[in-house]
Amino acid sequence: MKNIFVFDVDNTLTPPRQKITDDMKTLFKAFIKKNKVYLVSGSDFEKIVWQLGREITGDVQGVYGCLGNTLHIKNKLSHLNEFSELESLELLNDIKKYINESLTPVKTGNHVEIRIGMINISTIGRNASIEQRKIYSEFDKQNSERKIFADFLSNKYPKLDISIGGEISIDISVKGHAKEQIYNKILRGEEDSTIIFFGDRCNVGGNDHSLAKLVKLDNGIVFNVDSYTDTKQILQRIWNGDCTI
Ligand code: M1P
Repeated sequence: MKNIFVFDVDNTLTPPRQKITDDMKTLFKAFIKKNKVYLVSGSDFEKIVWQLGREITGDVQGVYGCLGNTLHIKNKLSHLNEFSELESLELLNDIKKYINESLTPVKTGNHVEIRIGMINISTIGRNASIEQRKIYSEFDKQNSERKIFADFLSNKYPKLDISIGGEISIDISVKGHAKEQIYNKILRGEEDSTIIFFGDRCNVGGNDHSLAKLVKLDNGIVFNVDSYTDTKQILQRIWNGDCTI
């Protein structure tokens, strides 16, 4: 059995919204030279490159961005998906209302990001600083703002997949076209391989959940990490041979 490693990026390989740390970069660069590795993120390719650097994004087997709706191989776009369902006026009006009526402590602008095959929305806005993100995260924990709106959208739009990806936002994609879509693509021609997936949002409602579920169903291995430091420790153990997979 061969292993194929798949990693979420934000908070799994890097601190949230930040660049990979030097020690993690050294370890990960060595790891991808010896192992088959794919990356998958809700973010777009440009942000993934900003976080990890072009050496890593070019050396892995493939980088799935926008929840798997884009694929870059050796830093070149190889595939993309687009969906008209995400252009619904009713959906955009619901999103606008959610943002206007939100009681978030601060609004920083850039609240709706239309990406390839998905939309990312945030009441505090994507211009939030690291400090403002923490404030929103606390507000969201106490008020479940994102969960309440995600549940509302899931009930109203059953053809859409709504998930809570990072610290401040919600990801919206078409059902079947979130992270789980990469599973069969990665295994094509390698059906005898085992997938080992690292993500920080593998629980129900998180944007790693759909992929984690498929991996577990197929006897793969899922590491639901709390932060990139967890990932680092596990990789170090695999690297040192202290942990066999
Ligand atoms: O990769 C995880 C998430 O990262 C960002 O989330 P947030 O800004 O809420 O921390 C977004 O790019 C989101 O789409 C993505 O899923």
